[in-house]
Amino acid sequence: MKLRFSPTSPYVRKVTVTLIETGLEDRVERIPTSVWDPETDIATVNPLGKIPALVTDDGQVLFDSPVICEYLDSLHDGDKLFPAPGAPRWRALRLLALGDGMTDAGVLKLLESRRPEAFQYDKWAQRQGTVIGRAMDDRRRLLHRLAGLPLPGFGLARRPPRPRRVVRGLLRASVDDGDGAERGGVIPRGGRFDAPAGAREGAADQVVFS
Ligand SMILES: N[C@@H](CCC(=O)N[C@@H](CS)C(=O)NCC(=O)O)C(=O)O
Repeated sequence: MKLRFSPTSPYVRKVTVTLIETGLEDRVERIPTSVWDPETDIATVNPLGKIPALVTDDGQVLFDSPVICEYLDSLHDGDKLFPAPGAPRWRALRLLALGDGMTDAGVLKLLESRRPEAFQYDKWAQRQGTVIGRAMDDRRRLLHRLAGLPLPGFGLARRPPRPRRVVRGLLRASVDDGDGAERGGVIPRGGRFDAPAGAREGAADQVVFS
């Protein structure tokens, strides 16, 4: 398989995480592609002119990133990132759409800032920022619900982003117990995480399509 990619694309990074999680990294040849270069040939591969685009071993070209990720998920025998139809699937797809929507908003905001100043529209950039904020809150609420953490007192305080860990099918959560020390654990699907007494903020790293 050949992946048209750029290391700066968040959509490509999502595909890269999927490759790692599915153990398929070695099966893909990465072809650096600069979509903003006027000379780029990407439109000969993907008519939308976007990356990521995956050329499969049988010559099919797949795009957008959710399609590529689901295709990759079909190629391995391990735990599936995309559950079969049913409640877990709709929950997973909703999370996927939330992440994609946040990414879209982030990219729109970035592109707006790259226009010549006279063409920039602040309200549009602010709108995207608001979308990202709302989506972050939604994600945070969802993670707390999955972790069984009580909402009041949790997730209200903002803290700087911390390094994220992706754990397939699992939710990793941690709490600051008030004196800077952190306690946490990996929660199996449907499991609970009991916050230590005195904990003042909950934070969860990432749920991957589980
Ligand atoms: N919905 C698409 C978005 C892909 C996308 O917008 N990629 C950007 C790079 S981060 C791109 O190729 N942009 C080129 C363009 O919009 O012309 C996906 O999930 O793959």
